[in-house]
Amino acid sequence: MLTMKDIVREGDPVLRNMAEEVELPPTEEEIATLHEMLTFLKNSQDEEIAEKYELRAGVGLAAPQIGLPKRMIAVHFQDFDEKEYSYGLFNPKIISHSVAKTYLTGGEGCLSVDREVPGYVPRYNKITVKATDLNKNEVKLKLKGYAAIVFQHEIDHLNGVMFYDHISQEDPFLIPDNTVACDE
Ligand code: SB7
Ligand code: NI
Repeated sequence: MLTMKDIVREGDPVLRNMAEEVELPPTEEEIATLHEMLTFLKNSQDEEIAEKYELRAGVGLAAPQIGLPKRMIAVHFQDFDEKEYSYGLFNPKIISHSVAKTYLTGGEGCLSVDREVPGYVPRYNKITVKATDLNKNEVKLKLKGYAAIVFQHEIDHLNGVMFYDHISQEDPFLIPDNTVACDE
């Protein structure tokens, strides 16, 4: 099972490189790895398991974060209206996005970053993502607000981008034009 010792931390070049497309259909090994990533997230949100294995709670995980330079992400969370998002995805791609932006009022964190980085992370408020799921089916997801934020954080990891790259140097709490707050 995956634990915190499998999570690559800041400073490792794998987090700054472009991850490779997964050749479709994915191999059984790639599917098994993605299942493990999703299980890690579920475990991290289970109070007893998280305490026992000292897991930090996470709503998403990208393959480069376990040292694997492949375009694979897992997400597991509920948004406001209790809609559940639980997916393992291969080659996720943002095929369209809104002009309007959003940001988490509490800022973002990352399992690969062992420090707090203050500031707002502007993200598109709405995105449409195309990907291949764990059942090898092509899926198209329309996401907004918190869900859109989480998917953008994970897809950024596939492109070597960290959340704090988006924080304004001059004013970390600057809110760009055309931006709505997201309270999660
Ligand atoms: C806040 C946290 C996350 C995404 C968006 C806002 C996920 C944190 C866990 N990860 O480091 C996943 O890459
Ligand atoms: Ni992260």
